[in-house]
Amino acid sequence: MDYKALNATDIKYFENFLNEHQIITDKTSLNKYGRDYTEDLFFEPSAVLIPENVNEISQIMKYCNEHLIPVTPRGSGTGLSGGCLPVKKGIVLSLERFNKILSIDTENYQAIVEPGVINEDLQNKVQAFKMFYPPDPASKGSCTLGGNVAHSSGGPRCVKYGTTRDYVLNLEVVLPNGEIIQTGANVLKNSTGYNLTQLMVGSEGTLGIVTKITLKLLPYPSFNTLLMAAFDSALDACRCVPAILNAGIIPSALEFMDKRGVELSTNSHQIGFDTNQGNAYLLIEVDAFDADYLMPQCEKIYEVLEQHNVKNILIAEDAATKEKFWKIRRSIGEVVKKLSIYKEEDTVVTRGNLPEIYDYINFLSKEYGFDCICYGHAGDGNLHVNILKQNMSDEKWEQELPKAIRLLFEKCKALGGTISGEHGIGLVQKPYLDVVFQPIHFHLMKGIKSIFDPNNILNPDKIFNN
Ligand code: 2HG
Ligand code: ZN
Repeated sequence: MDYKALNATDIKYFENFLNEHQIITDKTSLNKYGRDYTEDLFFEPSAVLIPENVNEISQIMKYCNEHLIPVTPRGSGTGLSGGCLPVKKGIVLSLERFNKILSIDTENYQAIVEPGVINEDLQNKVQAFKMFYPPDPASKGSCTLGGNVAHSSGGPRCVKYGTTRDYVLNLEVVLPNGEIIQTGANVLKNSTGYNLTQLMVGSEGTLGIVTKITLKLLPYPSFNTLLMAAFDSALDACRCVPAILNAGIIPSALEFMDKRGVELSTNSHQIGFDTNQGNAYLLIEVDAFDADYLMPQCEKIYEVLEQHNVKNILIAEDAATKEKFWKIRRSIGEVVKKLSIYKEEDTVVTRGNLPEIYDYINFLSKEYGFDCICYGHAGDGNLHVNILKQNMSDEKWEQELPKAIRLLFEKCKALGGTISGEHGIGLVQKPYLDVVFQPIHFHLMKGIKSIFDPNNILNPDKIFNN
């Protein structure tokens, strides 16, 4: 595709309906819009446009579609697969001013929000009405709901409550040609034609720009207890995961952390926690609407932990200890990334295969001589593997390591899994998509892309090369 480079005439056109604060072209300001949380990647856009309403987005898309100018939508840039990087230059269309919670419906348990609303802001707002929006990415304090929809983002509470996808009822979307559509209806059940709402969820900003999101809410489970279980063997910790579910307990969180991750996180934030309790940890939360239902769940979990050689179990019942344990888990990603250039793999297998994938990660680490830190949503079988470059040679980092990553993904597939549980494919996982998809899959997905975006101007070359 021969895209047109942005020029002064284009900027003049946008100045007809956008004010000076909504058009960014100076290099210093452009810088942040060329990065996200993926490795050390940078792609400078030609300009950033910051629309304030859906009609402005529609006008931008109509013009860019006619003039073959690539447009990359962006929430808050916390993505981990390069999904919002303007790899074909052009325009970054920032949704930062679409930051309003438009309605909270306490009768129908729904919220209508704009895509730039921060995940945790919605969680806190609805909790005041004793309602619950469960999907809680580690970056919930900074990621936007639009970005969560783009990736069907997950987080610790998905093991019990499901991912973003399970809460999206309807979307307002601007298509690449500028048309504005509603994809569904604000109802809990919908079997009316192909599910365009669910097709948009996880499409990583390649099919349309989401401008309104209708979300399902739940009643808020007011009581919870948090356990931190320490193990000598990481495999014992992994083996506990299916056993807890088989004991009839669905924890509201079931997270795995290896020792290095816990050490890094506690040291970096000076958190008082004895990291010599074990080589691996499970962070397990149980919740309930009635406090009396917490201890029976914990007792069953203790039994399972003891059957799997747990070394120590810490119980957090007070808010401060809960906050401390969650800070240890939720900070690992950001702390690890400060340590070294890294590649983050978002492996996902059936949870019974966690021991095997964990074992294989360690085999590859020794075979290819790389250092990695593992943590993640064990309850979902979703293990994040942060591979650290440290003093690895560029040649090895660029030539050898991809071979190890491909083997890791082939193992995931062999274990009934796939190559991304929640971070998406974006730019950096594209080279590995053929591990899990055959030509027919690419044919179908590219067919869908060509229907929505025949000129291929919206977030081009993400997920697969167009
Ligand atoms: C998490 O579960 C996030 O911690 C990953 O999905 C965050 O690795 C990160 O930066
Ligand atoms: Zn995660």
